[in-house]
Amino acid sequence: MAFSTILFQIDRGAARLTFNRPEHMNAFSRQMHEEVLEALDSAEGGARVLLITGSGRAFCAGQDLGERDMDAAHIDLGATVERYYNPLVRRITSLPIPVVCAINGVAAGAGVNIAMSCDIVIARKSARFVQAFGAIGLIPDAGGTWSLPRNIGLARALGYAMTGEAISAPDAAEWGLIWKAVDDEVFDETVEGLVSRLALAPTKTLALAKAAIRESFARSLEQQLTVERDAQRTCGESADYREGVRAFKEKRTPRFQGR
Ligand code: LHQ
Repeated sequence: MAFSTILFQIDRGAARLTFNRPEHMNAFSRQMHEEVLEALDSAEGGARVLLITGSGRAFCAGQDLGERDMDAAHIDLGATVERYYNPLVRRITSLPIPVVCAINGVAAGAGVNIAMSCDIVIARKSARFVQAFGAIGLIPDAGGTWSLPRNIGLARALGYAMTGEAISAPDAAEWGLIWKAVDDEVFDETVEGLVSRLALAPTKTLALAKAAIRESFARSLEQQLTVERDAQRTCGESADYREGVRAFKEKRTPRFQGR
């Protein structure tokens, strides 16, 4: 498919997906949903890291509010959530490669919560995050009611979701909503450095770590220790483990193959 709402390319192991509807603050239209899901399929097959970012002054303003007919006799938002947002969140959180989210500008509504479904979220210090749902009579979706209390705690999750107050990127980092906020001037190079590093990382190991950490919420410590044992056994059988230890002993940079 030729994409019209996103930019997508894979280069040297790194897939880069850019929401590209800047005149609509990169809000999700149906077309953009379809294109993003297709790009994620390509990334899984052909890349060792995925970067998601936005073009222009927004990262993503959530659902495109211009697309829906407010005079329609029946509006089924559950169908939209089921058809698009839920599969997107499931897909990102289960992708067996690291997903880096670079927040280049304002994120609102599902834009915030989709970012939270990514593995490493890094933002320009000038960016801001808005749980815009309440202002239009909705609840946080795209996994927000699940990830918010886990990332920032109950008190902040409730206050943030119910007031709809914007939070700055530095506050988002301090709260644990995102991993890091960096100065605008070094944002692009910081993101590029991170993505390039991850494209050369032991990918299979990162996928096991991602799954183990993400799925830990549903397990007891005892169950999790068993998961770690089994995953570590798999790591120990990998080519990258041998390469990592050999490189350490030989005092050189490892050349990981991602397997
Ligand atoms: C937009 C949007 C937008 C279209 C700005 N759509 N054009 C899931 C399931 C099913 C259905 C419902 O939703 C969901 C999930 C959701 O995401 S619901 C939440 C939807 N998102 C919002 O409510 C956010 C609405 N936008 C805003 O609050 C502000 O625009 C933000 C905070 C993003 C940016 O504020 P400003 O920097 O002051 O920019 P602005 O408001 O002037 O917007 C710039 C333009 O972008 C403007 O168009 P215009 O032609 O006047 O320049 C906006 O209309 C357009 N835009 N968000 N979601």
